[in-house]
Amino acid sequence: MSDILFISDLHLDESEPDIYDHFKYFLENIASSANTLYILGDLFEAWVGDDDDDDFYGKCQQDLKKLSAITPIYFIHGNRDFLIGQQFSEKTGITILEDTQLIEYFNSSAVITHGDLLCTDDIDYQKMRQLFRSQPWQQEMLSKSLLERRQIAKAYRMQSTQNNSNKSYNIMDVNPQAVAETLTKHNSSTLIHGHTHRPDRHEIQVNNKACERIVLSDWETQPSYLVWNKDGISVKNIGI
Ligand SMILES: [Mn+2]
Repeated sequence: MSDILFISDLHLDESEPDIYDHFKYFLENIASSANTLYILGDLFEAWVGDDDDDDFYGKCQQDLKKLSAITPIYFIHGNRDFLIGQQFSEKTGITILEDTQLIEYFNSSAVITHGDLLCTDDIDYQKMRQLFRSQPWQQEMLSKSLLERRQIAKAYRMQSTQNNSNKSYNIMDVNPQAVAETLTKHNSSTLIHGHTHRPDRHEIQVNNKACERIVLSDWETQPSYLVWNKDGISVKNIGI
C-alpha cells in the first residue's frame, strides 16, 4: 500500500499566494500518488459557509475535486473552517469525518483530530467552541448575508488574536490528561493533530505504555506533511 498523508493548518487565504502555490504543488505532485490524504482542519483561514462565491475558494475547491478523483480525501473540521458542510463535500468529493477519529493502517492505528478539543485548559475557548458548533448558532450565522458573515468572521479572528495574546503558552497547548484520555478511549498509541502550530513529535507514557503525539506544522511557518507507510511515520517538507 502506498503512502497515507496528513496535513493541517494551511490557513489558505488569497492574501498568501505562496501558501496556495505549495498547496497546489502538494496536491499535483505528492498527494496525487498517495493512497489517502487526511486534512486535519484549518485548511482555510476562514470559512463562512459553503455558499461563499469567492473566486479564490472556488479555485481551491476545484483543485481538491481534481485530486479526490484519484486520491480519497478525508477532512476533519478546524476552528477556522468548522462551517464546511455537505455542499463543500459534494463539490470537492471530500468525506467529512467526526472531530476525533481512529484510523487503522499497516497493522497499526492512530487517532486523528484537529487538536483544539485537546486544549482543555483554555476554558474560554472551549465555551466559544461549544457555541460555534451548536445548531442554533450555525443556523443563525448561515442565514446572514455573505458580507455580514465575512465581517463577523473577521471580528472573531481579531478578538481571538487579542484574547490569545493575554493567555499563557501552556494554556493554549494541549492538556496531557486530555491526550491520555483520547488515546485510552481509542486504544491507540499514536495521536496526530495540528492546531497549536507547534510542530513536534512527543514521546509520552500513557498507562505505562509508550505512545507518541505528533503535531503537524502550520504552513505559514513550514509547509510540510506527514507520511505514514510500511516503514513508519515521517515528516516531509515541501520544497518547490
Ligand atoms: Mn486551529
